[in-house]
Amino acid sequence: MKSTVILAVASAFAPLVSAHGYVTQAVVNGVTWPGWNPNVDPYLSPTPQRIFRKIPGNGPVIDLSLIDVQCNGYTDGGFATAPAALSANVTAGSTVSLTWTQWPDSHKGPLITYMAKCPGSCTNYSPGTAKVWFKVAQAGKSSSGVWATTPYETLPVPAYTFTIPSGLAAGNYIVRHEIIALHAAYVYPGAQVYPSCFQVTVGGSGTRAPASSYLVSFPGAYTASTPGIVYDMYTNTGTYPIPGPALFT
Ligand SMILES: *[C@@H]1O[C@H](CO)[C@@H](O)[C@H](O)[C@H]1NC(C)=O
Ligand SMILES: [Cu+2]
Repeated sequence: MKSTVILAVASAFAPLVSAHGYVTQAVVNGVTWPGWNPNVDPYLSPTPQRIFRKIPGNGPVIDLSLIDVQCNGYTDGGFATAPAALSANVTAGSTVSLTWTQWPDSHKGPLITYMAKCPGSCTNYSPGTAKVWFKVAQAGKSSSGVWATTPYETLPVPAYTFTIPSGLAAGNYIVRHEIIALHAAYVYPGAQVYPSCFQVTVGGSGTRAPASSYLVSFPGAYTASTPGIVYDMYTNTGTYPIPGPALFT
């Protein structure tokens, strides 16, 4: 009874904060996995088992020195980057689809995807500030000035897709996907990071692993002096330097 009331109140408030967004699902090897729904899942008992790590809501992380920038989460709520219960099987070289809530047209910016290998299972691993993240996909601004977020502003929202690097070493990985919204990024703090993490198990006999020069930490990878973190999208008509390390493909 009590949880029903809380759920109704949370749902009633949801439209007021709908000007941000989050990932609602992943399709991995043909299996659809729901995201962590911050308006519903915290109020369910038992807690739903997801491949996605929990997020506190649809809002951004702006202080990029916080652990929140890793996988979203409350710094003071005790579950920042806490592992999820499940992991999706995936084949190296295959395409993964992610669905965002309809993206606000004011929030232009890049979409970037990282992976990190878990030493064993990802269901009991959080990287903390270790340099374990490598970039597997990125999209910023096209030569004609179209931002990577633009397709996701219109209903029905198309799927974002990226490819698990072919030949990637078998094992368990956390995928960290994000949009960085630049509408206030002309100063630091200002850029809004919307991270989302989920767990996959890469099968097969691949052995490829990124060299250490490809690896970064979250927090750590993005600071006030990182190209693309401070960027005036209103006056800068040139190329956009996508933040983070070189792409591992
Ligand atoms: C993943 O694959 C393993 C090995 O085939 C299987 O035992 C397991 O049930 C699969 N997990 C999921 C979530 O499909
Ligand atoms: Cu917003």
